[in-house]
Order: sequence, then C-alpha cells, then structure tokens
Amino acid sequence: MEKKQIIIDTDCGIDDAQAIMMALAAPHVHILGITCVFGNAAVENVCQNVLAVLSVCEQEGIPVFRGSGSPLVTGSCLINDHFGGDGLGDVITDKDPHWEGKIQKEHAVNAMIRLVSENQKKVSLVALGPLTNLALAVRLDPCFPQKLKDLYVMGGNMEGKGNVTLCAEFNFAMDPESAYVVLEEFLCQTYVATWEFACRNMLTWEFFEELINQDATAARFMKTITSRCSAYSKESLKNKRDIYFGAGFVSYDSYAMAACIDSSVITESIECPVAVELQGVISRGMMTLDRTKELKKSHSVCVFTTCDVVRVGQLLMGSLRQPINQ
Ligand SMILES: [Ca+2]
Repeated sequence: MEKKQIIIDTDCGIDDAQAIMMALAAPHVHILGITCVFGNAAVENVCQNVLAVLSVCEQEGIPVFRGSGSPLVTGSCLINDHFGGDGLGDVITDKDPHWEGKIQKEHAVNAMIRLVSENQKKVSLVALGPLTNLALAVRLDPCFPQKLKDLYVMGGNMEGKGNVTLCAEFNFAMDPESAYVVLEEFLCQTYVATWEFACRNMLTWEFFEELINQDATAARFMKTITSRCSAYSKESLKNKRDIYFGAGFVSYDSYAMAACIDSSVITESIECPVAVELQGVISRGMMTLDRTKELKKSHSVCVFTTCDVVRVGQLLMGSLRQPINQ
C-alpha cells in the first residue's frame, strides 16, 4: 500500500510534540518534512524541539526546516508561555549545542513548495501553528494550494470562544493576516480542528496519567516535559477552558493529526464557508462560520464538531510507545 505523504508545519509546543509522535507512530504515514514556525516559542526553540522529538523517537532522518520567526504583518510577536519559555516545559537540560547544523539550509517555505510540487495531489499538509509559512507559500507559488491533496488546520474557533483573547484562538490570534490568507486562498480540501472542537472532545486526566506512565522512552519524555507545566496541572487556577468546557486533558494539535492519519476519527462536521476577522477590536483573529451563506463565498471548508474519542485515545497511547523497535 502506498504510504500517506504528509508535511507537518509546527510551532512545536507540548501538544505539537504529541501530534508529531502520533504521525511518527503511524505505519502507513511517510513524513516528507517538518517545517517550523514561531508560536509556542521562538522559531529557534521550535527547531530544537522538533529535533528533540525526532531524537526521542529515533527518527532523525526526517528533514527539519526553519520558517517564519514572526507574523506576516503585526510587528510585535507575543510568544505565549503556555508550555514554558522554550515550548517544551523548560525542563530539558541536555540541549543539543549542534542543533543548527541539523536544520536544513533550505527555508521552510521553499521546502514546502518543492516537496508538494514534486508530489502533486499526494501530500496532506498538517498545520499546527500560526499559518505564516502557508501564507508565504501561496504568495511565492499561487498554485501551491491546488497542488496539495488536502490541508488540516488546528486553529480558529467555531463558537466565538477565544483562548488567548476574548474571541480568538492562539494560532489565529498570533497571525490573523496569515490565517485570513490561508482560509481565503487555499481552495484545496480543507479540514479545520478548532479550539472549541478539541475542548468538546477532551479526554480525562485519568487517561492522561495512564498515557504518560507507559513504559517507553517517548512516554517518559512526555512525562518530563509536562511535569512542571501548569497547562498539565489539575491543581492550577481555573483557565478559560475549564470555565467553558469543564476539566479534562486536551492535546489540541493531536486532533488535527488524528483526523489526517485516520479519517474515521471524525464522526461529525460542518461543511460551510468560513472567514477570519481582521478589523475587530475584540474579535480580531476570530474565525466565523458562514452557515447561512451570507458572504456568498464559493469555497467551503470542513469544520470538525465531534470525533471518536476512544480512537483518539488509542492513537495517543500508541504514539508514546516509541521508539517503535525498542
Ligand atoms: Ca501548535
């Protein structure tokens, strides 16, 4: 069977690490490359985090590319410390001093265009961070979206509930213009795993304990990077997620990856046009669903609403049992 070809665009925080491991564990998936973007940490940290994940899973042969270090337009880039300053919980002490030599010389956006052009209509692009690299790709090559098989985006919202601002989700809020460009101009089959979708399909903290306490190198790595991170602490102050959706464990990026790896994961979705607000004082970066077709847009995307949580749990469990030949 021909393997499913994917490119992962990531701002590698803890949930990205989990999602990348999920792709690495999938026997029918071939990762053509991993492209890095700022977001959960500065892009230099993101590159190091991706290399660390590949090292833990003994998959260092996968090329890693450095991409955008700042958003398309907005000058100041507020790096969120949700997963610590380095994006992986600020607990890794044995950082690789030679990491830069392990990053490909080619820029992430050029690599993305080249890899997709060489494998037209075969590549699924899974975007787990701010969409800056993708927006730049369509500017450099306007045909880039139509060369993709499909696009999976973790980001945006479907109920107007924001996590970093009142109405906007982190990845879209970090670079609203790029989110706008991607959702306006990527006319390929597009799937969106919003923040509220992930929260509404959360797992339990009991599941999380079982997940990270598995006897494998990747599980021990995940246990370490989540050990001092307030985002993984049940005792931390109630955050927006708890208030809106109740308590539980949500590995945001893993939902988009799970849907790409196994389409049966998604059990319900909404097919409709979407738009990203750029002007709003309160709602800048918010994604809106145009279910009544008021915007007269011809292109619709698939917005996930419910998934098979048991199956997601199985994929998460398997992803931490790495390296595979251990
Ligand atoms: Ca991410």
